[in-house]
Amino acid sequence: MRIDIVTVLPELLKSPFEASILNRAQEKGLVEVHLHNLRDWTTDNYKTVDDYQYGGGAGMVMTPEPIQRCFEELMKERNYDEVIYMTPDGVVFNQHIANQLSLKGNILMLCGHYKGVDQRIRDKYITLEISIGDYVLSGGELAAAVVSDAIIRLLPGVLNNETSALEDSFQDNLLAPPVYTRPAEWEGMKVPDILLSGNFAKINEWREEQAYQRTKDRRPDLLED
Ligand code: 6GU
Repeated sequence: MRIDIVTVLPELLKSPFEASILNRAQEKGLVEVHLHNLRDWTTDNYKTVDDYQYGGGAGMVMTPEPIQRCFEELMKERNYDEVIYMTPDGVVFNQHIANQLSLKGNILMLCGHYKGVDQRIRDKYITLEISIGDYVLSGGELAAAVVSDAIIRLLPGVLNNETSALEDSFQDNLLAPPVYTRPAEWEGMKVPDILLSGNFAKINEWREEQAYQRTKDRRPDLLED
């Protein structure tokens, strides 16, 4: 898989991809992540990427030409399976979308800034618009890092068996059950006996029950469909 991210703040996105699992996935050759500074495709001395909005109103709009030049250059090199615009008015990201995207070959992401991008860029190039939740970030970069992380950890070979993605919260629309490690008693609190029993059928049953109970208490909306 290859992910290209177009941004006015590449430095904000660098470190998430240079640490831990995301770095290891790249070193193993399982994914390539390329950051592109939108200002590299400007033509004026001020490297302008935004302009006032037609019709008036506060806030600047990302101007189409630098994005077009950047996109066209990238698209000359390869076909993109999805061109994603990161924006608070996109569809709300979830595990299902992460699963779908993890099956793609080449993904191009555009990080929104200011009041967002000129609508015509969305009309011409964008195939998917994603938000990571109902709150506003100062730009799409952190959201792009979140979405990339959720996708990359699903790629075959990125996680080892101990951290298998199949047992994640949400993978079956349930929250994960509680987990314990040594010591068996801590601060007067004991690990549930069942987990020490060695009866794996019973342990699995207990975990499923706990996952269901937790979901019912905390996220009943997940049980609705
Ligand atoms: Cl993708 N961008 C911004 N700026 N804010 C957000 C978001 C994205 N998702 C949730 N809030």
